[in-house]
Amino acid sequence: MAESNHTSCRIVVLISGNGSNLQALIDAQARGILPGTIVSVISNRPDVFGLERATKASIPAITLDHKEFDSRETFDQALQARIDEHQPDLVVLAGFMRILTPEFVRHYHGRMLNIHPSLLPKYQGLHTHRRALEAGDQKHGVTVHFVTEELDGGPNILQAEVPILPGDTPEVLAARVQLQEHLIYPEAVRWFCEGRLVMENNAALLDNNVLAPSGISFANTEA
Ligand code: NHR
Ligand code: GAR
Repeated sequence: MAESNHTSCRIVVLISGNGSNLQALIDAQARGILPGTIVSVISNRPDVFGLERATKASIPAITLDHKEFDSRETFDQALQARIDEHQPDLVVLAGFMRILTPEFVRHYHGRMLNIHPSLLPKYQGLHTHRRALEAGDQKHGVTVHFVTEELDGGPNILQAEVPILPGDTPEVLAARVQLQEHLIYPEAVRWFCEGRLVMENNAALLDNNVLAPSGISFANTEA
């Protein structure tokens, strides 16, 4: 995103479900704190609530059902075509649940973000809340990172920690984490749209400073 061209940052959001992170971005845009426009929402699952959220905000939204494709490659090729119709500056994975092929990831090199519900590099992949509880961890959290070919392995941008409390279930813990997701994701997207956040040599840079491996990290010691 060119620094001189803030307001034209075009964002495509990929979802698979509820879309609460999409909602946080929609709300940030509505409040005028996102110097960009969500130009399209694409879900790989039909009839999810996130699609309704998009429609309610007058954002064009479609389903591209991965089950209608015979391979990951053909699905990703179709997905890329639908995304590129909108000429996005940024692709945002917001609870998107399909692993993406290397070709797809390379095409959006340096312009695709993901939010992952763990303190990466801990707990890449699925069922992160359950795994953190089973490991007896005392803290957990969420990470925004650039997407690279390595699943949940791209450079971290922002991380928010939450405590794990006695009696937590995966559901209770997920809700505590999601509260933080909705704070940090719009912030990272804002930085990107302002031209302040870039990926270079597999590192995240903010205002030309290489970020620490954890990314910028917030501790939340209160529940
Ligand atoms: N693709 C690449 N190449 N790199 C990343 O970092 C990616 C990615 C695709 C998605 C999100 C990620 C997460 O935040 C993400 C990051 C889905 C799975 C998964 O196993 C894993 C990680 C993530 C998303 N998906 C199953 C699959 O076979 C399907 C699971 C389902 O449909 O419920 O694709 O955690
Ligand atoms: C979020 O908690 C996100 O971190 C997680 O799914 C949820 C989606 O919620 N993402 C993953 O687990 C990716 N594998 P939302 O649809 O309400 O934004």
